[in-house]
Amino acid sequence: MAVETKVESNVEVIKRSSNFLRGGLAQELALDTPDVSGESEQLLKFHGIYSQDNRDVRRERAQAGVALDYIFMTRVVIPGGRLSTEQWLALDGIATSVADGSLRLTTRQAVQFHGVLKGDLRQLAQSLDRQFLSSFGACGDVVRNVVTCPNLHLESGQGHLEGIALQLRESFRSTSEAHWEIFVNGEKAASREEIEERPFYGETYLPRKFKIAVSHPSDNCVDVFAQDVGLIPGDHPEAGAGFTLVVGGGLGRSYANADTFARLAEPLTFVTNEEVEEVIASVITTYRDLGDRTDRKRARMKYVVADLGLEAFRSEVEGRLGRRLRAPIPLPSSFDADDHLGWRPLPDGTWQVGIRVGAGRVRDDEHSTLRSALRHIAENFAVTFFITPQQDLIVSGLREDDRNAIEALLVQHHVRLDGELGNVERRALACPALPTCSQALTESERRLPELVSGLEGALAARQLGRRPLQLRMTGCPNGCARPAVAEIGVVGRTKSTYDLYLGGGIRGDRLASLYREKVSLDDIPDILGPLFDRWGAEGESDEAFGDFLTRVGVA
Ligand code: SRM
Ligand code: SF4
Repeated sequence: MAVETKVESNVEVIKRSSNFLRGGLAQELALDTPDVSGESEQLLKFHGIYSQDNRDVRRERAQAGVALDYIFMTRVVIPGGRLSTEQWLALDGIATSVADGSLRLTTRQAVQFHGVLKGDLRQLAQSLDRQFLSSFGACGDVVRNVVTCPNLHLESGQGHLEGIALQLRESFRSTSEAHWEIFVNGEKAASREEIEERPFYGETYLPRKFKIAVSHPSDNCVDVFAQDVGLIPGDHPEAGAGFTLVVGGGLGRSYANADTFARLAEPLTFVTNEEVEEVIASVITTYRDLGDRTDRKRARMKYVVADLGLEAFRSEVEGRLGRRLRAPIPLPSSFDADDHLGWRPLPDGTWQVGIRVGAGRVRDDEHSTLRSALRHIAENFAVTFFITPQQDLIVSGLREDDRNAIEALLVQHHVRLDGELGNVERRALACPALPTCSQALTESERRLPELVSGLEGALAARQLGRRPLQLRMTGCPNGCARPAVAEIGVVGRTKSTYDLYLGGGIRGDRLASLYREKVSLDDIPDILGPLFDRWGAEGESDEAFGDFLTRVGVA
């Protein structure tokens, strides 16, 4: 019988021959062309940059025989989503100077700039560098932006957790000088001492992206079970304060590969604060060595955990660590997910206000001048901004005396306050999809408002308008807005249809299941109508939709 030999993927070859992520990037950026080669496209991802084209004009340009409208997306790493007002103002400036006039807050607390021209990529990187920000490592086969619940700094006795995202980002970032040389300041780099790349990356880095999130002890707004590694703060009866470490989550799937699936992370161990970095490093090297480098669709760590089984995976990690892992403690029973919206008092006597940002898009348009309002706040108040994993924004550190002024400012800019939001709208997420995402099969962000109002209308017609409902929508099954764990997940299937998933929940600890395939967006409120009727008639008064559907066996 012939033995199948697996060949490493092309991206592995590109990484290995790139001299630690340099390749021909510097030379190609200097060329007066609007796009880059396929090889540079792969390397650019490690620098936080995606080569895209404006898909709204793709067809007409092809028909006219002209080149695609090449644009780039730059994603900025923002550990824990925390930004100073100076940083916010710099990002706001970039949106005007080299991007499409918007800042796009992501589901991992980062900021994306869309519509950047190749010739402006360096200027953008330099503007970030001046604010101690960077896009390096926001994408690519490395540890990505570390996500934390923006509530962590509120927890008394857990104050040190606020820095965890920064600490992990620092420990697991690539130390290649490539980004600095190519995008920020080549001359200075030439005179700097060459720093060696991290041994756990080596010259081929990880098989694929690697995601870490830190939840609040009782708030899973980060979707900790959707991560390669999730940390849930807790107290071990003997070891003391630390984290339950969960491994092997991930939500992306591919229609073309039946062997791909969404998976929730499972508890592996309990680590103390002192052990957390060392254990994650062993998980990362396990993944580095055992992850699939032949098929990028199956290269995520969740497949290593699923294929080996948790116990064998644990043994692999222990082998690298040189000691046994402690057993995990039970997960918190009160796990919920805060939307972080509205006014909240802080322990130091100041206030924070969480502002809803529809699909994370901060801009000025006919509905509101949100971007101007935030610029005004950053210019005039001594505050800190936190991007939430729900694509929203918290303005934190406001004095009691400032509250009226802030409210008036938001009203003046037509930014709707917490109490004015619809109950579907306030938790709804959507990925960017068209026109920028190369993987999009359908619209998402641009059609979210109509789906939200359709669902809110269907609920209101049944006197269920006050019941919260969690909707998440994506333009393809990669699952960037995490629909696989939502109460209602709407996932692009063909050019004009979506698959409908039901039964996830606010706690993020349950996968939704497929309810209907290939439905049109317009039909979704009617398809869900009978289920809303049952929820109203048979559900407990405080029973969430996803919990109800699971209890009665619909999902
Ligand atoms: Fe994502 C690829 C946008 C969070 C799973 N994601 C993409 C790309 C870069 C498309 C591409 O490869 O060409 C999208 C950019 C489109 C654009 O025009 O902006 C994109 N992903 C996003 C963001 C901006 C969605 C959002 O609405 O905020 C999020 C950016 C996060 C960040 O700041 O780092 C984003 N992506 C996620 C999440 C959610 C999360 O991490 O909590 C997931 C599911 C969790 C997971 O990783 O399993 C996710 N994105 C993917 C995948 C599927 C990976 C897989 O395992 O197969 C892809 C495709 C890929 O990597 O090839 C992808
Ligand atoms: Fe693009 Fe798909 Fe992610 Fe949406 S879910 S941003 S369509 S890759």
